[in-house]
Amino acid sequence: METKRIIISILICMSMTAFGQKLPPTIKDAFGRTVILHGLNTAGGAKHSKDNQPWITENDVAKENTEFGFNTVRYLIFWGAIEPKKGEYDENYLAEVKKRVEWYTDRGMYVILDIHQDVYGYGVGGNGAPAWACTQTKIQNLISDKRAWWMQNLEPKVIKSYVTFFKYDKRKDLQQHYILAWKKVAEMFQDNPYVIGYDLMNEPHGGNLANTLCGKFEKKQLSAFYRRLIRGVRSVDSTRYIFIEPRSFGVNFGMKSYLPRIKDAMPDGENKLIYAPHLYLIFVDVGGNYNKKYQRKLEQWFSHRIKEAKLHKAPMLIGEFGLSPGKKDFDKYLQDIFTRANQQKASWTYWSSDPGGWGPLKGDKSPSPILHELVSVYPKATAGQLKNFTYDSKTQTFLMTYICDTTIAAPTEIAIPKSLYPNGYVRSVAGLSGWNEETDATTGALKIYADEHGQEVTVFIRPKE
Ligand code: IDC
Repeated sequence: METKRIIISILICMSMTAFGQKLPPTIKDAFGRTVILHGLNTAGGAKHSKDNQPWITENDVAKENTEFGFNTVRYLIFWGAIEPKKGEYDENYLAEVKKRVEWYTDRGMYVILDIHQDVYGYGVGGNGAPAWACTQTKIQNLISDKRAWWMQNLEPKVIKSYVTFFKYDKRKDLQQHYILAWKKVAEMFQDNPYVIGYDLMNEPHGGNLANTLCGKFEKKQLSAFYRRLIRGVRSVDSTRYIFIEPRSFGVNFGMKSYLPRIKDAMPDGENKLIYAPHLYLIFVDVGGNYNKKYQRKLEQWFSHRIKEAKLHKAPMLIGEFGLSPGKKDFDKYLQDIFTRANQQKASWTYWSSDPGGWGPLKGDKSPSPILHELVSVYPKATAGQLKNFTYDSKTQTFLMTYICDTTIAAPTEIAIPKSLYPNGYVRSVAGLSGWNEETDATTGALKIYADEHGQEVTVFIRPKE
C-alpha cells in the first residue's frame, strides 16, 4: 500500500514536467535560491485598533514560524496611520511597526509590507487613506453596517474619493503624498534584508464601476499610478521586490484583469516585480458551498492569473484567500488552491491570522480546522532549479524534484513544521551519491547540502509509521 502510494505520487510529480513546459519565474533570495513564501496576513484587526497595530505578540510570531512552519507574513500598514496629518509622519506609529516587523525578521521570516485599504479610507467609513485625503473627512466606521463590507464601495462618497485619488491631473497631491509615504517606509527598512518587498496598494479600486469593468481603470489610471509609484520607490530602494495587484472588483472572483504590462524601474533594468492577486470566489462571501461549478471558477481564476503573471514577467503570490471553516468542503477548496499554486511555484499568504472567524486559530487561540489545511511541508529555499513539488495533506507526504546548482552557496531548505509529525518523519533523498544534512534547531527545517552540480534530486518525506 505504502509503496503504491509513493509510486503514484512520483508519477504525478513527473508528469507535470514531462512535456518540457517552460517553468514560471520564481522568487529568489540573496543566495540565488528559489523561494516559496507561505504565511498569513497580519492583521485585519489593525485596521481600526487604537494604535493601528495587530493583535499579535512576539510569542505568537515564534509559534507561526516553528509550530506552523510559516516563513512569511503579509503585514498590514495604513497610509492614514503613517501620515495622519498632511505632510506629517507619525514617527511613533512607524517605530511600533518597525519593532513588530523585527519580531519576524530577527528569526529569518520574510515580511511583505502591505499598505492596506478597504473602502478607500478613514474619512468615508473604510480604512486606509487618512481622513484629509478623503472627500469627506469625518471619521466614521460604516463597516459595522450589516451588508457585506465591500458593498460600501457603492456609497457615493466612497466612489468620489476613489475617483478623485485616481484623477492625477486634477489632484496630483494625493498620489504624490501616497508615493512619499511609501518612500518614507522603504527608507526605514532599507537595512533589513528580510523585508522582502512592498505590496503597493491593497485591492486597487477605481470607484466608477463602468470604468472598472470596461478595463479603463486598469489600462489608464492604475497603470499610470503604478509607474509613478514604482519610480518613486525605486529612487530609494533598488533591492526589494515590488508586489503589484490587479484591480480587485471581478478579478478576485476569477474575471480577467486589464492591467497592461507593468515594468520595474530598477537602475540595471532587472525585473523585481511579483504579481500579487487575491482569490475570493463568490461563494466565500455570499451563500453557497464549494462545488463543481466553483471548481471550474477556480480553474478560470488560475488560468487568467497565470497569463497575467507571464505578461508582467513576474512570479506570483496569492496575497489573500480565505474562508470560514463552517463552509462545506472548505478543506477541499484550500487543497485545490494549494495544488494549483504549487504547480506554478506560487507563494501565498492566507487571510488572515486574526483569531476566530476564518483564522487558523480560534478566539481562544486553540487550533481551528483551517490550521490543519495550511500547515504543510514545502521547499522554502531551493539551491537550484525547483522542478516541482507536491504535498498531500491527507497522507502528510511531500515530494520534490530539483536540479542541484552548486554555484549557490547555501543549502536547500525544506520547511517541516514542528506540529506536523509528532511521532517523527522519514525522509529519502534520491539522485545524489553523497550529501550532508542538518535540522534547523529553531524551525525544524531540513537543510540539504549537495555538491553534484546539474544532478536531479528527489526528496520524499512521510510520517514515521
Ligand atoms: C475584511 C475583514 C473584516 C472587515 C473587512 C473590511 O476580515 O473583518 O470588516 O475586511 O475592512 C479583502 C480585503 C480584506 C478583507 C478580506 C475578507 O483585502 O481587507 O478583510 N477581503 O473579507 N478583499 C476580499 C476579501
